Order: sequence, then C-alpha cells, then structure tokens
Amino acid sequence: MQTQTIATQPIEGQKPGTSGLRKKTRVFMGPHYLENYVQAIFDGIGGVAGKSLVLGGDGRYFNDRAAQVILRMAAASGAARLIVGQGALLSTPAASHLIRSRGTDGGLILSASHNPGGPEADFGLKYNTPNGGPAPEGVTDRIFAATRTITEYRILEAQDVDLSTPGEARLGEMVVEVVDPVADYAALMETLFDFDAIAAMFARGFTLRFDAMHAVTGPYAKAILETRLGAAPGSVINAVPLPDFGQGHPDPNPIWAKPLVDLMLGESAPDFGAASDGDGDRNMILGRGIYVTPSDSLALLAAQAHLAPGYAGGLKGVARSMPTSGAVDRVAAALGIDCYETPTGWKFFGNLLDAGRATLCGEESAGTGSDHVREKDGLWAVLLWLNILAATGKPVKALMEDHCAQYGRNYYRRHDYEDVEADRANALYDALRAKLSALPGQSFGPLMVKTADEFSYDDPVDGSHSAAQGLRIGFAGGSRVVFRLSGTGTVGATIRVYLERVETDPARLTLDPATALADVAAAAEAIAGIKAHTGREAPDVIT
Ligand code: G16
Repeated sequence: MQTQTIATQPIEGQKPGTSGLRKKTRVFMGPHYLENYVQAIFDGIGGVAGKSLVLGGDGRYFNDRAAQVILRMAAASGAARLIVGQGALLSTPAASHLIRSRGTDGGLILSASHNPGGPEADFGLKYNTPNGGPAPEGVTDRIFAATRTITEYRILEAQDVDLSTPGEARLGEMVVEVVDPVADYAALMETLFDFDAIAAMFARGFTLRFDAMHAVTGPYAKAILETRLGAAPGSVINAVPLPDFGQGHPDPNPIWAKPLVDLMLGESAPDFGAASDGDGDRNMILGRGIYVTPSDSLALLAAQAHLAPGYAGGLKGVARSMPTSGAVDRVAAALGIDCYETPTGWKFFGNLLDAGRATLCGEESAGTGSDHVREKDGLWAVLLWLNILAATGKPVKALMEDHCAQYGRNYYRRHDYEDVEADRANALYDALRAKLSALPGQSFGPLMVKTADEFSYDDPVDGSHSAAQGLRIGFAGGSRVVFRLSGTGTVGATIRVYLERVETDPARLTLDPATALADVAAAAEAIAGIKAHTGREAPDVIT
C-alpha cells in the first residue's frame, strides 16, 4: 500500500461554526473538500502520528464514504489506531464516551446533527478533543488557519476497510478496531440510573413513545429502552437509521416532530414521549398533555437529579447557554450551587465539566447533559426523566406543575427566521447592536428596557475570552429578548429571537406561552424591525 501525497490549494469557507464544519453534502463531496479539511484537522492538532482516534457518524448520506477516506488519511499520516463504530455509526455522546473511556487523542464525528441529510441536504465533520468534548475555539482557530495554508494532503492507496462486523483489521501500519456502537454506551447508562426501578415501572404498564426520527439513536433506544428496560415492543418508532432520515428533518422540536407532539397532546397519549436528533445529542421531552421546553427540562432535571444513583451525591454546579431561560438559575440558587452562563455551543461547557464546577449543563436548543461525557446526550436525558418518574411515581405534568409552583415559571419561545439573505440578517444585527446603548430607559408597550448589551464570555477556568455572542435586552421585571445569528446553518442566515418572561404569581402559571409572551414579542419587533429587515411577516419555526 502506497501513501500518496496530493497537491491541493486552500478552499474558501472551511471555518468551523457552532459545532464543526457544516456544508451542503455536495460541497463536502467536491474535489479535495473533505480531504483538505481532514488534513487541516490533523495539522491543526499537531499531527496524528502514533495517535489513536475514535471515528463514527450519524449515518447520513456520505457518512460511509467519508469514513473510508478519513481512515486512509489517518493511516497515511501515521495514526496508530482508529476505533470505529460498526458501519461507521456512532452517536455523538457515544463517541464522546469512547474517546474518554479508551483514552484516545480525540475523535472525528461525521454529522450535521439536526440538519437534514441526503445528497441535496447537509453534511458535517467535527473534531473532539481528548476530553471527549467539541474542540474549543483555540483549537478550531488552528484548524481554520491550517485550511488557509494547506498545500498538500496524504492518503493511503487502499481498498475499503470492512466496517460491517466488530473486530480488528490493519490498514497499512494502522489498526482499525471496529466496535459495537451501543454496548459501551449502554453500560455507562446503567451505572448512572436505577434500571431496576425503571424496568419495574414499565412492568407495571407505564407507556412510552420514543421517536428516533430515522436517525442514529434508533439502535441505542431499541437496545436500552425496549430490550433492557422492557418498554413494550414498538415503543421506539422510526428506529432504523436512514441516509436521508426518511426524508425527514431530524430535529426534535414541536415543528419537526409534530406527529409525536400531536400524539402526546391527544386522547390516546402514552405516559411519556421523547425524540432525539440526527446524531443523538438532542432531546425533546413530553408527558401526557404537556410539552416540556428544553429550558424547563434542564431546570427540572437539576432539581430532581439526586433521585438517580449517578447524581445521588448532589450537583457541583449547573451551566446553561446565555439564550437558555433562567429557570435553572432559581433551582441552583435554592440548592446553593453555582450557575454559569456560557455562549451557545456545547464546547463552552467543557472546561466547567473538566474542572468539576458543573455537573449538569443545558441549552434551549434541546441539549442537556452531564459530566458523564462531554457532549449533550439525548438518551441520557430521557433516562434521567424516566428515573425521576419511577422514583416519584408522578406523571410529567404533575411534576412540572409542582416545579413551577415552587420556583415560578419562565415562559419561553424561540422564533427562527431561516434562510434569510446574509446581508439582510447582518443589517438587522448591526443596526440593533448600534442602538443597544440607547435602549435602557425606553419603553415598548408595557415593557421598560433595563439592560442591553452584547454578550461576551470570559472562561473562568482558562481565562479565554469569547466576544460577540449575542445581543440581549433585559426588561424591568425579568422579561428579556435575545438576538443571535445561528452558527449551524448551511444556507443564508438564520436569525434566532429568544423570548422569555418570568412569572411567579400562582394565578398566572398556566397561561398559553404565545399569549404570555405577546408583549415581549411585540417589543422585539419594535426594537429590531424584524419584518422590515427580513421581509417576513412571521417566523419560519417557533420552538
Ligand atoms: C449545536 C451545538 C449546540 C448549540 C446548537 C445551536 O447543536 O452543539 O451547543 O446550542 O448547535 O446552534 P446555533 O443556534 O448556532 O444554530 P447541534 O445539535 O447542531 O450539534
């Protein structure tokens, strides 16, 4: 087998976003595109000679081909061992766990997460560091710098490696170890949760619907929820991963997982409903007659996590991304633990988790996780909920009502304006940024602006500074609106508008969220002129 050195040139736009590089699949399949980026990752992390890496992805179109290219490039660059999920599949949290448990030098994850898959849809690749977490900005900056100076890449001339069965093979000097993608992850879950209590709950007739959305969590959910815990066969639906996710949009929210929401809010709802996304790190939680927002789910899990064996000793602290609602903050205050506010992106939680400052983290974008791995983890969130339901014997709705009665309620909604022309989105954002300092003291309807700033973050562990992380406007009384431009899209720009209102009056805890947030939404429009800038009358997606 011969190593080929291929001359290449920098390709524009290979800048990692919120979570790795995400582009149209056809862009990734273009000449040298994937190879350039993989070589830049290798160069950006100081080479891979003698190193071991984990490799896997969410099974989307081009996953299998990209995995073979990465294997040949790793072999050509002298990597010692690649640990690959069978069929090149690994959920993102399972990959994070393997990186940590096997002590590798990091891993490469093939995924565009919740973005659709297929030749005309999206593909992505990200590097996770040896702690199992997404590369922090310092590392992604070096990778991006390498994409701009690249002149050649190395690749082994070889046949495809058979990834269809667990075992070891060689590619040149490199060992390729194919592993069952589910086994280690399932074993980890069993150390954290009271599987016996959850199984007993199912044995008593507790009913569940888990929508795997034809994405990577299907095999994990089948093995853990049905086979191990005894949920009725068929409780996990859309369980077979497909390259185009069955033409669906594997984003677990009320828009893209509408059939599940309709079921849970309808007459014949099971006790518990959940869904996960393309690569298995996001989650959506529902009970009979109730949708739980990701921010509320984080708050409830923080308040009740001690009921699960893995968290019985209490939480060291919690962390949430800035646009996530402050519901968890009040739980942290009651528990007497620290609560950190970070920029959007799971990578910002890594240092807090590594330093033992936070045990639980969460984001409004349907991500929740803990220090068991360094990624958010959809199935973990489902299992923690099931453990809490088994321990309390209460339905989801009653648990949330009790929670709000104790802590108050943060009404919360996110309005997304998708595929907006980049110039228009930037114009809105720049105009808003320019007027921030003049906003305090101004009133919009019944809301008076108290604070307005652009969020920046100083990491308390390594001191790194991250600027320009979203525009936030706080109103007297605790309501607020946040504006951000998404960092995970592949076409145009997505403007995210996050609306929040804090309510502690017991008489106003059960309002319809749209009604409760009407004043905040009107203030957002009045302040930013969204309609005029975008030409849109309404958001494309509301979560
Ligand atoms: C990624 C990150 C998350 C982040 C989300 C939203 O999620 O891992 O930490 O909250 O993007 O990003 P944005 O608002 O910039 O689109 P995922 O599930 O896509 O990997």
